[in-house]
Amino acid sequence: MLKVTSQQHQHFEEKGYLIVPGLLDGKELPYYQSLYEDFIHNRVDASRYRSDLGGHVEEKKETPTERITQIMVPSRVLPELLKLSLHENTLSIARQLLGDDMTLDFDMLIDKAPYSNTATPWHQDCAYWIDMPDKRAVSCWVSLDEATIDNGCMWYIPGSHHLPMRAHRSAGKGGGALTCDADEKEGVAVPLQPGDCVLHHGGTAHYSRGNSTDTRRRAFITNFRPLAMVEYERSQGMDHTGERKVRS
Ligand SMILES: O=C(O)CCC(=O)C(=O)O
Repeated sequence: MLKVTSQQHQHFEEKGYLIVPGLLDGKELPYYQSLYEDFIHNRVDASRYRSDLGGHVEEKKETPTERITQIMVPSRVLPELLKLSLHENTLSIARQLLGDDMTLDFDMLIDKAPYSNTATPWHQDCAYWIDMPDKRAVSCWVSLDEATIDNGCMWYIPGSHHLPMRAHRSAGKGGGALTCDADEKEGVAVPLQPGDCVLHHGGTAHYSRGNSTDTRRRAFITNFRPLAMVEYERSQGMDHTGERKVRS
């Protein structure tokens, strides 16, 4: 299992993000790429958890139906994923960075198809969540392709997780995407090789450009937070499936 060094720990704590190269090895990567295609092409049925994260953009006839394909909670559809390397390795890193009580809150797939040209707007993940007394949270973004600036690698604003949360508003037309004021000049781009991972804190502002290339940009993402906070969320009807079920 990957050992987090004290320098990596310090980088995550100070900057709010951390690159972990080679999270998936040469044998594991093709397994996840192939599984991803099963989800995207509905050979694994996750239709109830599927939506267009790019729904905030004005409809244009010539654009594909989904601009940014988002499939929530793939491990709920295929629970065996929980025992495989991507989930096990990212859980181990999350625990080393933020404590042994970290547990999986949710996972998701975010796919930017070639020429889909749709940015993920600047946001902080915590803007999507209910307010929680314990704000420890980490998202692990595992790249299944080479992620470049032009196909939509992640950008982060270093240290933004230490500041008060920025004001968020709806990102635009339809869809549930939120955004905040931020600019690439404040941020750093994080290009990755296939199988690399970048982690970010729940308060770190981030964004990605649209995919303007002929290459795929597939990300498999796991999110972890303290078990007590996951239980708190569930008691409030929040399960990250895309539905909000408030208890009566
Ligand atoms: O993949 C993307 O473009 C956005 C991912 C994201 O916002 C996240 O993992 O929190």
